[in-house]
Amino acid sequence: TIKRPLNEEIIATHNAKHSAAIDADYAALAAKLARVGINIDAVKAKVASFAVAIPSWGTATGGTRFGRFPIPGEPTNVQERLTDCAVVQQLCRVTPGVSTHFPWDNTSDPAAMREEAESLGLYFDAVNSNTFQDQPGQAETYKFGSLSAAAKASREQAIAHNIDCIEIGKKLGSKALTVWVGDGTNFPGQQSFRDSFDRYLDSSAAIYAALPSDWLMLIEHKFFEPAFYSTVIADWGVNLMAANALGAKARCLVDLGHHAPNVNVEQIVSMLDRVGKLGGFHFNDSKYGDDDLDAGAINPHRLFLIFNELVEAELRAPKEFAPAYMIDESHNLTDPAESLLSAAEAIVCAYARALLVDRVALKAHRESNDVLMAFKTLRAAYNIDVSPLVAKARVDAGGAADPVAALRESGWRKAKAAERKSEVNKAAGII
Ligand code: AOS
Ligand code: ZN
Ligand code: ZN
Repeated sequence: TIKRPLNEEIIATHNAKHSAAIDADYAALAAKLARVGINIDAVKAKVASFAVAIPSWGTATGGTRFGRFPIPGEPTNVQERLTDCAVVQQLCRVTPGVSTHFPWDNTSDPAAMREEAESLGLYFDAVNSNTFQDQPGQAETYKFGSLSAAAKASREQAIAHNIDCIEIGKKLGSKALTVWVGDGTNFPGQQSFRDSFDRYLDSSAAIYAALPSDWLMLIEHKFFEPAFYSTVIADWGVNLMAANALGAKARCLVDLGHHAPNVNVEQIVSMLDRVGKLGGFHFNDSKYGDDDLDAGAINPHRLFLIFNELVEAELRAPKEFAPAYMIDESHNLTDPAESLLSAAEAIVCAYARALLVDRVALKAHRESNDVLMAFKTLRAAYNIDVSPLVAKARVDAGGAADPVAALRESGWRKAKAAERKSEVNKAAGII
């Protein structure tokens, strides 16, 4: 049996309060969808099989380069982060995977960590390496780059770290390594674009060679930050060049915040899928840049359009379709568990809406160049309030009718505030 951190009775009581409303809203939506020939139970079954991974580090407050505002009761080590992942999963049931980050999740015993996760009903998704900051005591600096650095010793250290991540990941049961590097320049002339990319490719080939046969290497591009004049893996074009050069196990990862403003991300998704290189996503939202705001908070329509491409891609090749989904947010103002619940809901709702698109009609409108009706076909699905469907799927799977409300009713964070050695408690002299 799975160890669930929250008292199941609190969730049952919460659900009992909401069940009549959920059932009535679900029946009304079922009738509405039936009129256009959609069987709601079939859509619910698809929604029930959806999963998006939580980044272990996303369970604690993030911050910006200007500061961080820790909250009482937030997790302070990898065990506590796993427990909070289990809390989120217990309530929403679409986040059974945990994505780790090394050395942030450092553990002397990955096998025990895997057992712990499994006992909580969780598994480990992609492993993220970190060569964008120097760790205390490390021999070489990444100040001037890691996998692409001019200094061979820095490159070798970065390669070794990524291979370490693969070794830990094998023990955790992961099947992918996500590589994002901060490598780039702040000044014109600082480095040769071409030589830096060549060095990146050489280093990445050494990592690629260490990948187990059933693993993927997910390459994450980003056009700025921390480097502000150029980055080595700046956009999906360079990303695709790298993935093609490395081989079949290398794929491109799309972080929604890593593109220039107004770039058509859904088109990038479609093109990467076209060439079999769509590796996965880091979901978040943004207004200006890599803002790492909660998924769907700013532009839920863009999220829907991305899922529209994903649903089409899956229909076209159901067997090969398996992009890795992860939430990548920085929670500066909210309780991270609440934000993760709210983001997971936005993501699964975008998916559910995309499932409702009338694809036969859309195809016909495209073929006859009926522009407005093609647009209205998409918009009709976007306009449907799928929350009763998503809530029903969640409650059927054992989750909460209203996850954020149930979390608050459980008093989880308050209870943890008394137990965990948070920075807030340390500052207040309580521990
Ligand atoms: C950085 O901008 C990227 O989004 C990476 O995915 C990064 O490793 C992650 O956000 C953790 O800092
Ligand atoms: Zn990311
Ligand atoms: Zn980012």
